[in-house]
Amino acid sequence: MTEPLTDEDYLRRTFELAARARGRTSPNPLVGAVVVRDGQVVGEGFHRQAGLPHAEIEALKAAGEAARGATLYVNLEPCCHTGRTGPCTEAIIAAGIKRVVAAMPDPNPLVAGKGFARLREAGIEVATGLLEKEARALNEAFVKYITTRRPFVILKTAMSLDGKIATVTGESKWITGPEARRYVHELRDSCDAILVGIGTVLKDDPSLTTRLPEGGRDPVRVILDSRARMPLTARVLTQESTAPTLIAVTEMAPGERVAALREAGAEVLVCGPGPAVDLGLLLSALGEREITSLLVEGGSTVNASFLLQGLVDKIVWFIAPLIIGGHGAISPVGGTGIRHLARAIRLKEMNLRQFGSDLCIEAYPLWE
Ligand code: AOF
Ligand code: ZN
Repeated sequence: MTEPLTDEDYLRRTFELAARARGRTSPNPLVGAVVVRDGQVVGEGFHRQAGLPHAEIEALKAAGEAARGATLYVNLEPCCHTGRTGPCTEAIIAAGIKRVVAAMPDPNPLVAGKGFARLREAGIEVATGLLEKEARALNEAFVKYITTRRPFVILKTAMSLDGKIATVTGESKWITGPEARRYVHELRDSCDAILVGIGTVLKDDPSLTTRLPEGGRDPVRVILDSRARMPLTARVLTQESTAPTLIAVTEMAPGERVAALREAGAEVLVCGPGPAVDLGLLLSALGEREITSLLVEGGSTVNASFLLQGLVDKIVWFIAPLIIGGHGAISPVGGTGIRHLARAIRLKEMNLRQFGSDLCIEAYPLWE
């Protein structure tokens, strides 16, 4: 006899379902739902795209009449507001669901506990908090965005074992192997925007599109270019993409350069007086465009700016099995550096993975 499945098992299933739409639901969360009656799954669903039905609605539809008296599992508190679609709470009540198990409350201020309250008021038993940590991790970008209106910032870098991102002559292709590079394209596919500095554009002329065997979604390309030095022949301007290119400049950028970039099809955002782009202003402007996640593929100076200003939510740090050496070979974080160890940026929840022969550390900076 196999053991009956537990609440935890069904919640894990909602995470799996939710993750099927990774990178496709922005600015909305990843949500999966399962309807279980007498130990049998009678309906499943997930949210496919903003504007399409919520996961709960999909699962209830799949369950039909079997939802009466059943338990609904979902990774996020059901909504009780009318946005692009109607309130899930009312559909759950109407379907005759007896019990709701939700891993975490909805951080969206429009919901934030009110969904649970509505269900309880209708006599439905509500359980929450089980696997909450995992549920929050699944929707880490949504949680940051919906509570701050700024994107979740992921800083990605790749270095040799001795901490270099290029040789003394500036060669950097390729530090990591194909498996690691594939994962980076998966990250691009799941993030709403990608950012590099003008230095990277001038040196490497990247296209910053997503290239996966199965295609993938292109992120909005954001270039930090305080003085509008971008050549009009740069691939980020000329290479076809389904996503726009945003160039962040300052008031110090010459007017005719800005006009030429706009003429070339880019959107130019003026972020502060200069000399450097005001990153806080830029993140707020991206948030206003419903960009919920930003992948910083920086280069040493850009990485230092984001880190030293405390603007990074997560790091993805590849370590490749090679040694480069050289005092003049640059490392992932340049800038002026931090003078005292006591003030160093500390990380929590370090997680080690492997892609081919490269190691990858994912972690979260601790900002006090
Ligand atoms: C989703 N999918 O499965 C659930 C969501 O604009 P709307 O009507 O699509 O509502 C979006 C909000 O609904 C979202 O911010 C979140 O608070 C709540 N729940 N959203 O996109 C879902 N369950
Ligand atoms: Zn809903």
